[in-house]
Amino acid sequence: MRRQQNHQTHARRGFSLIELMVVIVIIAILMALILPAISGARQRARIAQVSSEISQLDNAVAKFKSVYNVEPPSSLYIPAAGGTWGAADRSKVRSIWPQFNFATNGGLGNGTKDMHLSGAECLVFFLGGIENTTSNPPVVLGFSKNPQTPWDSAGTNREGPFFEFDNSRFTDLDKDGLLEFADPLPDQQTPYMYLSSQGRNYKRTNAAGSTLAEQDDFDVHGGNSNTKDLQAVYLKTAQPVQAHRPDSYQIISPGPDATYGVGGVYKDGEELVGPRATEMDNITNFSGGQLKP
Ligand SMILES: [Ca+2]
Ligand SMILES: [Ca+2]
Ligand SMILES: [Ca+2]
Repeated sequence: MRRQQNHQTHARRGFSLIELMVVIVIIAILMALILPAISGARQRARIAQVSSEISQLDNAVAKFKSVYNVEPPSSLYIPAAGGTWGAADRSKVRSIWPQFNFATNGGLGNGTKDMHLSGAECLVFFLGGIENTTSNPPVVLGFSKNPQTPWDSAGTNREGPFFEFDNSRFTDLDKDGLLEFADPLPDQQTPYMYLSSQGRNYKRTNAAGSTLAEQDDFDVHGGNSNTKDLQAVYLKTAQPVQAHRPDSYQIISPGPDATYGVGGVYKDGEELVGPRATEMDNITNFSGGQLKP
C-alpha cells in the first residue's frame, strides 16, 4: 500500500513548465554555441579540399612541364582553319610542340571558328587536352603524340590528361565552347583562374589601355569590361614590387563568395577591406593558401 502511494507521488511529479523552459533555453544556448563551430569546421574542411586540389593542379602543371619542357601559357588565340596565326601565339605553341602543323591547326577537328582561350580555359585545355565534343558531360582526351597534329582527338597514342578533371565541375561562363573548371566548393559558380608568367613576367593587368590579347588571360566571363573577372595578377609590395611566384604561375579559386576581386598589390597577411574584401576568401597556390583565412 505504502509502496503504491510512493509510486503515484513520483509519477505525478513530472516536469513543471518552468523546468521545461529552462531545459529548452539551455538546449538553445548549446545549439547556438555548437552550430557555428560545426559549420566553421565544415567550411575549413571545404577550403582545405580546394587547397589540396590546387596542389594537385600544381602537380599536373609539373607533369605537363616534364613532358613539354614549358608550363602552359595562360592565353592563346587559335584562328579558325585557314586563318592567320599571330606571331606570339605561334611561338607559344611552338615552344610546346616544335613540329606543330599550323596549316591544319595541329589536327584540331573543330577548326571552323576562332578560339580565344582565357587563363581559366588554358588550365583545362593544356592539362586536360582535346575535348571529345560528342560526349555529354564533356570528356577531355589529352593530346596526340603525333608531333605535327597534337590536337587530333583520334588515336590512342596520347599524352595526358595531366589532371583527372571531375567533369561535373566543368563550366563555360563565356559560352564559347571552351571549358573552365570550378573548384569543389558547393554551388561554385566561378572557375579556377590560371595566370602564367611564362618564366619571364606576367601580364599584370587588363586595365584600360592594354590590348585585347593582353586581356584574354583574365577574361573569364566574356567581354572586356566585365567587373566579375579578376583584373590583375597578385603582386607583393616588397621593393621592387614583385609578383607572387614571379617565375611560374598563379592558380586562384574565387572562394566561397564565387568572386575574384580585383587582384593587384597584396601584402602577405594583409587585411583586405572595402571593395577588396571579396578577395579575403580567395584560395591560391601562394601566400599559404587563403589570402586571409
Ligand atoms: Ca574564352
Ligand atoms: Ca569558355
Ligand atoms: Ca572571393
